[in-house]
Amino acid sequence: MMRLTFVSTLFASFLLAHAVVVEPPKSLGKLYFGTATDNPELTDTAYVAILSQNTMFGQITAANSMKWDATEPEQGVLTFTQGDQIANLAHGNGQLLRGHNCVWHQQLPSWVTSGTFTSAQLTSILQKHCGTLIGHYKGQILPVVHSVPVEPFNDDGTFGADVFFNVLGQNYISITLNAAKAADPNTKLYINDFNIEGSGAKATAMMNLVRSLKSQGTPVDGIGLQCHFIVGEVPTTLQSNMAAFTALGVEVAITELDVRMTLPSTTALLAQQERDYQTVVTACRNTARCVGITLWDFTDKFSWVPGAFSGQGAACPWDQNLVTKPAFQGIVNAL
Ligand code: 9MR
Repeated sequence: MMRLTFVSTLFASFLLAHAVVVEPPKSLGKLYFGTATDNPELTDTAYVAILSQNTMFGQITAANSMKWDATEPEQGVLTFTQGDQIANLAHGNGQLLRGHNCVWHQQLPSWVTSGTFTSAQLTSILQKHCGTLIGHYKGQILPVVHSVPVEPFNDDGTFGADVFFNVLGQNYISITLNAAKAADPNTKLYINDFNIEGSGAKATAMMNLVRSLKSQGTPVDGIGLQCHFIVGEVPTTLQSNMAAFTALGVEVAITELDVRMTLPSTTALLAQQERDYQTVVTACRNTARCVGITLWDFTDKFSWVPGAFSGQGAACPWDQNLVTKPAFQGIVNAL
């Protein structure tokens, strides 16, 4: 069961973040509670001090530096310097590493998006990219888990028309998964998307895809639920939907959790956000094959939200000054 070690102190909010052990219950099959991070953030020593506590974060994910534009900016020239910085940090801290990602329609180099390829050429490009990436991180001391591919669907459950789908149809998914498995038979392969957290057309499409992949013998180990939520709008079907996913014979993970609000934040919004974080973490806790939870960075200082949604933010459990918010307590309550 989870350990909670409280240190009595006058500096409660500061030390709360440093004294509480956020360790999900291993007896319930939980492997980690973790966070995304990004290379430019690693010069912030106060941030890195929190990030590196493996009693707080048992896992980290590179938010950007293992993506295609970072790892193969020029065709055939694979570079892992930035990704390795995150991997080495995880290993040094004794944290699990979750890979992110092999194939996504965003953050692609222009040679991919503007190239004209035959099916055979694009198949070979995908195999080389994912095979080399996953092969590079194979057999390290701690397990590596990869999200392959990310966001294959539109919100209505149809496949997104990106360069891969346009040339290869949905076969690009099995091509990628097979290449990933060949490169590292022991890594866990996930398909990762947003707006599949509650039941609906997109969640159904994900289930149909996983069913069809499994029936063809294509390796797929898990479904990643991103969980980029809005305060007060966590889907009521989250837990039952996770159960429906795991009933297909795969595990699930919460891969990119944050809960944004329209700024400025208020006491009421922060209280609702605490309940929302607690609801999400509880859903994973209660789902037998939900193996872990990853925050999409832990602090508002480095959240992607304000840059993507004008007027919104305050989505993380730690504030701009690296102090925990009520949302952090929601996580602790749930675990
Ligand atoms: O956090 C990432 C941010 O720094 C990038 O600018 C952005 C580019 O789209 O990608 C963010 O991460 C995304 C993740 O890779 C996939 N799911 C959605 C995340 C938020 O956009």
